[in-house]
Amino acid sequence: MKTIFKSIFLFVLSTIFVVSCAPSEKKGSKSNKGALAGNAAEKVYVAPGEHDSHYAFLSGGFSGQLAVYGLPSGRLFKVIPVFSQDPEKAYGYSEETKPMLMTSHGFVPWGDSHHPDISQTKGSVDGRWIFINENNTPRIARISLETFETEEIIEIPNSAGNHPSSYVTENSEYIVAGTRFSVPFPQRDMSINDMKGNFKGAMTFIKIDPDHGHMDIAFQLRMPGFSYDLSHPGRGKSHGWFFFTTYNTEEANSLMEVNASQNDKDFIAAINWKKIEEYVKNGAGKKMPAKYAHNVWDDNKHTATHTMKKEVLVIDPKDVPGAIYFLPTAKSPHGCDVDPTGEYIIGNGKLAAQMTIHSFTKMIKAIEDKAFDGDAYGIPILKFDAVNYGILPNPGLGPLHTEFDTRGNAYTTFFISSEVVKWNVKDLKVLDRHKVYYSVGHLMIPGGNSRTPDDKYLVAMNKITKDRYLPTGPEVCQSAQLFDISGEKMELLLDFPTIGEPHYAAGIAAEMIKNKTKKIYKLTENTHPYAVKNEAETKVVRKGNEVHISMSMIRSHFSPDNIEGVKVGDKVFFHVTNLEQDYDVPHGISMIGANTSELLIMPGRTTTFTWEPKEVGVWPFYCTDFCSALHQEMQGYIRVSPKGSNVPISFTLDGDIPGEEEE
Ligand code: K7E
Ligand code: CUA
Repeated sequence: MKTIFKSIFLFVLSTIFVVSCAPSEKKGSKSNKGALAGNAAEKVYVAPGEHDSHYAFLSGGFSGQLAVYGLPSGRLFKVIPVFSQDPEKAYGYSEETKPMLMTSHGFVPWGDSHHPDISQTKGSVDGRWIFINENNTPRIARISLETFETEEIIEIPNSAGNHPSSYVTENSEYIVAGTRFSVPFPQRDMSINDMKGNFKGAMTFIKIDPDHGHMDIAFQLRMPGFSYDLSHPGRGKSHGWFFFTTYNTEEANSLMEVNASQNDKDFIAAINWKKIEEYVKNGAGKKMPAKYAHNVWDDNKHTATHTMKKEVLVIDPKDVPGAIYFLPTAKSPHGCDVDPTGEYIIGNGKLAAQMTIHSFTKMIKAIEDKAFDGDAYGIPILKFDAVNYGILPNPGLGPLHTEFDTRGNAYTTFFISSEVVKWNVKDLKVLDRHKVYYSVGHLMIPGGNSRTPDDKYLVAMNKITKDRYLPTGPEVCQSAQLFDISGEKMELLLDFPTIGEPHYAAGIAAEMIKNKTKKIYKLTENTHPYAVKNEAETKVVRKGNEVHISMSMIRSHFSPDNIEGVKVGDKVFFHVTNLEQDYDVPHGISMIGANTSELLIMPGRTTTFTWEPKEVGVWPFYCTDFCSALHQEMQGYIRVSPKGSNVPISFTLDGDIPGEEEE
């Protein structure tokens, strides 16, 4: 009886839905909000236990991190620490991860991350690695999509404000970095007023090792002292080229909001990196001294190493004739985007309120015809009409970034008019527009920076949130909005909060990643110098005033769990191995008085923290992750005696010394 009633009720409900929805949809009026909201809810609903269809990696911006979400649910799965210390993961706190945050300026505890980009094979995202740039202390990081951990960070010398970064070419040959602030190159003491003509803009091409993903600076172009804002690789027919927007071609050094907006046109710099590669093979460029960090994580040693590199290959544009051109583009463009065919290069003219669309085919012809309009510091400026495919006039206010679908459409964000505009690239016709809440920056279509966008969803990342969520004091979360773009009209499905400020994101189908993610670290492959493979190997060794504890953890105890002989003034190293070999069984460890309050250790991994006891007494440590029914029993004690005491080192588990035969 109950079920019959229920199904009648549902039937009535769905009838109301159809009736109320149909007429208003035709009119496109606002009154159908409730009905549409119901429809949208269905489209983003991922039932308990079900998986999302896509991963989305959203930049953390000023948090220096990278956040992993599911689409279409908008659920947050993980925050991957990259350029910032993260207490949740102990990243930048454990002894093993501290080297990851070393730079030429010393240890930098947090950064400003901007543009994630997934590695590609044959023009499609391949789900091997994701890269992200740091803006403030110029760096690029590579994150493994097996472990979802940062594996490598390379610093970019001679650069300042690493913004047009970290975009990947279509076979992950290179990843680029550019300088947003031109600076003396190399750095030196000089008057700021002498900037013009004397500052330079470093544009850096970093080679990616195809097997391991390791990054190494191949060459650095010493470009004129403009500001380089954003970039994208050519693809398909324009593979081999890279495009960068520039602003401040005025080379102003003060009150930039006025002085860097004088020229009617700035440029897109087109760089033929394949040609430069050839020049380099033939000996072009000159090795210059430089100081930059290269930090690499070793998954078997469970440890990062930090090295300082000492030189970089620098190329002056005059050394590579025919490889670099400037394309005049409407005033102070921000985004620089290339469509999936590689034919259209789009400058998003944030001040001009227009989109400049250049044609790659025309550009090549213009180069052949030498259709130049003078030069800038020796770099030929191509004639605007000779390269321009067209202008999309006044599609909105403040165009910032563009992504693409596979059907010839572009989607551009408009910061000032707070909307996403869909337009056909070939026809230069606006097809649809949708309000966003509010002031959108980047947008992301999974695979949107590739030849093969996966064009069901679009995520708009908004800068201003105001009233969209429950207020949380003066600082509110920033907001992303999910659209369904599979139909003619964009449909807003979902708002979800983000961490930090999501400058750009990268997305990929879940199947590309989910079946190959790592579940555990194999104990047999653990080569950490203080790893223990079983409890019998656990021990405590004194070396002068250093005490090294090789400790193990397994459900539900530490070995050893009673330690004596530690003295005030000692430096105690806890090298802790999680002996578990099951998925999702981490243990944590926390020691009262330690500056590193807590470590979470994955199965098979060894991690280290230090403790300098200041007071005599008997001090407990405990497991911080609720690992079993006896989690609360997972604890131990350390006796701390006064400086100069002669209590010998001893360590036991249930009264026995680990590894010694019981009598
Ligand atoms: Cu437009 Cu850093 Cu890509 Cu932010 S940047 S929006
Ligand atoms: Cu181990 Cu809780």
